[in-house]
Amino acid sequence: MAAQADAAEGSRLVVVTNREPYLHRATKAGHTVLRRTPGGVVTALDPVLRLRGGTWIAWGSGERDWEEAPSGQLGIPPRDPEYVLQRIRLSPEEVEGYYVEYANRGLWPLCHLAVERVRFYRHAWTAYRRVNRRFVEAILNGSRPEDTVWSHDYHLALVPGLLRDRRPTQRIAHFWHIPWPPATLLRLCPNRLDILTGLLGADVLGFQTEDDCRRFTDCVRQFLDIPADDATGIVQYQGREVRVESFPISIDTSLVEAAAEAPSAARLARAIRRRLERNHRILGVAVDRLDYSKGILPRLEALDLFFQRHPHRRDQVMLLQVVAPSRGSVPDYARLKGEVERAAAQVNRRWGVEGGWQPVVTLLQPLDLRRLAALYRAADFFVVSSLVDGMNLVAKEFVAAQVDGRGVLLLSELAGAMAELDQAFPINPLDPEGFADTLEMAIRVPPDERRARIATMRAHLQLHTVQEWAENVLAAVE
Ligand code: GDG
Repeated sequence: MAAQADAAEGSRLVVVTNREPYLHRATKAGHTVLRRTPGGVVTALDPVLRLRGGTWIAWGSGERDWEEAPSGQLGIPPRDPEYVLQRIRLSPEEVEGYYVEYANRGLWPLCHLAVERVRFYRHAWTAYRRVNRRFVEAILNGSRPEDTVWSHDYHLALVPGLLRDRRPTQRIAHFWHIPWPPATLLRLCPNRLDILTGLLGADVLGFQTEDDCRRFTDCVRQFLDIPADDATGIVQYQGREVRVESFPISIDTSLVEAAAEAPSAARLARAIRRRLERNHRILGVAVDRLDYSKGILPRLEALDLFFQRHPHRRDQVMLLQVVAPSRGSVPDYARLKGEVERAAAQVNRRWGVEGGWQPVVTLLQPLDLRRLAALYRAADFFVVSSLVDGMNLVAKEFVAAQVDGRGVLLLSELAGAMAELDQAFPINPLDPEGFADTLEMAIRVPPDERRARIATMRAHLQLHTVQEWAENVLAAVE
């Protein structure tokens, strides 16, 4: 409570996201539990708000949320609250239009260059605008003009502008977690002017990489015809200066290191290694949300080609892929599950032994950090094959968990993390032959070089943590 008491004196922090950090749901036995939600944003911001205190405003999407806290308000953690969670209740129609249709069938595929998946429906835009307005009402009710408001991502692009209209002096930061698209693609969005001006309501507009910043300022010049200076990142808009800047998000490095070093993770990693070493096998690991942007199918295609090109690896290399189900209400995502299962089964039919050795094992379930850390630690190689990715925190977690310095990282050139993890082996997920050959090369890297590469990247992550990321954004806006 100390953080909250301190914060009550001056300016408080108000974090605004679509996904709530904690939801109430029912267990199989029918009990209600409060669960932390997986995903990059929560992993990053929960520790920040716990440290500083304040309020987190988000859509209350848990099946038991409204039974457990009918007012929508909840202390986190409930027994000894460090911050307040203010949930917003959305109707099924609002969820469908704002979340499923506009955010996840419109903006997400647009920003991830998946043009043919993009659809912008008029009714979805109406719902998106209404829900963004409802978030702003919640901010106005739950904060004061002197507080700092930090809104997030593509679900809430209109929040900074709508809030600026009501509170001209409020300090507002907005962070865009996913890639910003090139102007040729943004042109496909019928609401691009509202999206751009909505974001320009912020004082600080953060992106993952310099490239994202430049693509954004380019769109501002092209579509709004207003000055935007690439060298300083300053956009002049309605008599204010908006600062467009890259703040590469990171992880809670010491938390991941501690998880990998914990006795239970060490035991699990050792048990996995013993079984592998007995059979002279090489373990590859991949961890993704079930999302087409993560390149799960292209990865399986590359693995198939790898076995064709390097047949002696047939009984040696296995890939354990953890795929956490996600956005099941969006049709493209619901289909993907079956596609991944079929593609994995095909690789196993071709390169495995019926009833015996299977080169691909797919775990279609989320894993907690303890188990993830054990897998990261046990891996000989780790693959991130995103077609395009804002940052990719999983790649950073893998590196931080390499307490034995054993693993090599194969990282998509199209993931934001590539700008920092320069000792990874770059792959192009759409060049299966190149991908397969890089895998063979990475497997052959001798232990000394593996340790050296990991040490360089771990040192970077020990310096650049999620705490530092949040401090940088807040220092820029406050
Ligand atoms: C978006 C952008 C950007 C926990 N269990 C599982 C699991 N987790 C945690 C991971 C990691 C997080 O979820 C996933 O973060 P990513 O960055 O990899 O991916 P997105 O969810 O797509 O996040 C991304 C991020 O926002 C932050 O700005 O980096 O580019 O797309 O912390 O530990 N993850 C998976 N399976 C689990 O079982 N995949």
